[in-house]
Amino acid sequence: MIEATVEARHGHRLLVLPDAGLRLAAVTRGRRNDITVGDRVQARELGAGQAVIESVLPRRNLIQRSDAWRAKPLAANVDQVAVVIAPSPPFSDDLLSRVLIEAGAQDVPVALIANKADLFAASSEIGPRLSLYRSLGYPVFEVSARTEPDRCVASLSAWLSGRTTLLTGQSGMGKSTLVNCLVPDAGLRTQEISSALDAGRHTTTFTRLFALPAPLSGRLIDSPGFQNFGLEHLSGSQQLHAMPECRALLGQCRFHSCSHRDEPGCAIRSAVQDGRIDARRYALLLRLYEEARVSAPASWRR
Ligand SMILES: Nc1nc2c(ncn2[C@@H]2O[C@H](COP(=O)(O)OP(=O)(O)OP(=O)(O)O)[C@@H](O)[C@H]2O)c(=O)[nH]1
Ligand SMILES: [Mg+2]
Repeated sequence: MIEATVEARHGHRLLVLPDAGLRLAAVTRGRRNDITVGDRVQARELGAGQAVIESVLPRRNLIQRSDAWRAKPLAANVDQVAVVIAPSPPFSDDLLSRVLIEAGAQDVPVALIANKADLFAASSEIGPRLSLYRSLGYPVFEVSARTEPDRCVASLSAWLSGRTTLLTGQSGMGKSTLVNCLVPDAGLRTQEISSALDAGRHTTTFTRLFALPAPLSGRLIDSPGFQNFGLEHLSGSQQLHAMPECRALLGQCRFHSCSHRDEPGCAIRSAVQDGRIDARRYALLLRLYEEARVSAPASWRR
């Protein structure tokens, strides 16, 4: 039996990197859906570069999104998450905040990589949008992975080195372009969003872990863009805890069971009224409550 790290997963086929030895193609024993990139596994070598995964070692953390029916693991055992956003195609504050909440709920540090800075001048509203997240305490790196790759590497190196970082975000933000400039031999095909009729798009279809090359150390995980990011696997109080501007107000509402909607003496709503909580974040909080109320079976709640 060997121990290995899951490098990639595509359906039921996985790539694992043994602690000693060469990469192996692996399958799971039984059709396990929960094994994800970054997982540490015990596997049995079958010869000819093949292995079967027998068990998953305990995880430090698991970043996932969910819907009413199931959780979708994004990566396990990460040190930090980078949400990649860009002015074009436009990023969604709703989706960005959902990733920030998931990372916060799992106690994983998270930063924003605002890519395509070469396009910021054409987008007057990106500055104020980034300010909101800076004011909440999230580091924001402004980079141009395609047009200024050397400066991009220079500004991200110290933050990335020595750590395992999950790159996540909507499609077309430039995650794979970032990996290509940080890991020159990654050779990832990036999507050509300008091409007519979307022909020849190279949107990423599976998650993959790369070692950062010397003099850096650490690892970078490229992942497919998402269009929705449910948080049904988190309870309402886990979600509030993971919102920095709400955390300090927990327990300050007049009613213990306050839904922060229309009860008198709600500390969250009074913070919205006097501007301590941004109206967009409050609207998201209400949406999350509604999603949990409508769809989440009780078994989701931890
Ligand atoms: N102007 C500009 N375009 C960029 C920059 N970085 C990436 N792009 C372009 O943005 C498009 C999408 O890049 P990808 O790296 O494929 O985006 P992705 O986030 O990996 O997308 P998915 O794999 O679908 O999730 C490509 O056409 C890139 O060339 C940048 O710094 N400036
Ligand atoms: Mg990609």
